[in-house]
Amino acid sequence: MRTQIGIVGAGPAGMFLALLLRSLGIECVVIEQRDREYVEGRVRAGVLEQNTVELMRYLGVGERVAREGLVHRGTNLAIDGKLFHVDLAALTGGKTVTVYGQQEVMRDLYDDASERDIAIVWNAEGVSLSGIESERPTIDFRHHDAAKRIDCDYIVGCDGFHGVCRKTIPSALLKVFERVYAFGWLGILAEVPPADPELIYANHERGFALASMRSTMRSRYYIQCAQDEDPAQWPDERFWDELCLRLGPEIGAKVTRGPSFEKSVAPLRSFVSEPMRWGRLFLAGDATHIVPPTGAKGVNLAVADVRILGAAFAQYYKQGSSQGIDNYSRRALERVWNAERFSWWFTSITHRFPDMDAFARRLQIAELNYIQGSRAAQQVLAENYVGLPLEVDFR
Ligand code: RFL
Ligand code: PHB
Repeated sequence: MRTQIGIVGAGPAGMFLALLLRSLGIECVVIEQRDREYVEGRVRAGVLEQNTVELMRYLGVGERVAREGLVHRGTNLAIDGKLFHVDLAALTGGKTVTVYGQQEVMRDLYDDASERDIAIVWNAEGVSLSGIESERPTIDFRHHDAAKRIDCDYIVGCDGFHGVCRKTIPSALLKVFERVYAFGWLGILAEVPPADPELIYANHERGFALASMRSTMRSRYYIQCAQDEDPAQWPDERFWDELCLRLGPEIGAKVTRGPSFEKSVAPLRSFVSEPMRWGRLFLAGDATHIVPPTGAKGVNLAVADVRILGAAFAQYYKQGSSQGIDNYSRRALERVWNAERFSWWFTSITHRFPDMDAFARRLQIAELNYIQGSRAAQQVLAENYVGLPLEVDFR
């Protein structure tokens, strides 16, 4: 089999890219190791930048997010139970974020892909890449016990942090930057109305807590926990008690308790591998960078990579210029490092660190108080949170 772009991984990066290439008239095939139910079932991101929602609209998959997504014009920070509001829209010339679960995004992308006959190979086993430095790179895998090969012009590794594509690049050619945090997030989903119409990022002596949601009837809450925390040690009542303590009495009183139907621990990590290209292999999304979830940047960053890469392929196939392709890694990495910095900073001012002494805690409180009192500081937070502008040209 032969195609122009072979995409490994049918997560957000792979599927946004597949739909974008299709809209640009460029052929592609997506190779995924799991099945659709599994990928769609993973509870992950909840907050989309306007950039991401606009791409969904551009691709013709923006109808449900426009109807069901919750547009948030602001967000909240809390220090030891005292809440303050950050008016994102007023601080950024009207920009907003949209609460719409990654599971819903994936459903929209898969439905559209199947309507448009975009080829997705599910349950592909033993994916491997070869010929990356040649003119004809190939993807090999097993499907229903038969060996398959796809010849491509280019391959894009959208296979997440644990995928094979990044590992194909000789380690001597990669620079890796990493910070693993000594804690994780224990998250639950419950069919209860959210405590507040907007999100609350809470710094508390006992650790970070986040009040988020999926809809006006479904809440998503997180508490900072040990990296190896066992969710089984957290029966619902224990979780709700700890959450309410960290949100403080005023907000805690607005929390509606109910049975959780999802409970899991996510580790926190900052990670970048450079460059994002080797020969005819490009990397996008979590395959090449991870941010801690505090800034809600993961999916949005994957989508930004895809926009830059999609425009580069359009330039290559429509105008015969490889300039965009050659600039992809440099251009994408600029944005990646901005998001890394923001996500690291937001994590550092909201979480309890194991080695934190009284001085470090006072500095955190001083920084949060400063943000509360300074429009300039709020503006810095807001413009990063809603997503920095990214101009790309798909012609
Ligand atoms: P994914 O989603 O990991 O998809 C990779 C796909 O590749 C497949 N794959 C392979 N396929 C073939 N062969 C192989 N050898 C393969 N190896 C892997 C996998 O099965 C999978 O289908 O990466 P992608 O597409 O780059 O997307 C990244 C995002 O999923 C991730 O950044 C976000 O979920 C991060 N994130 C958040 N991002 C936001 O923008 N806003 C948020 O509010 C937000 N909250 C979160 C988050 C991530 C979380 N967790 C659980 C890590 C909250 C949490 C708790
Ligand atoms: C979520 O709702 O899952 C969520 C929201 C905001 C974040 C991270 C995760 O910063």
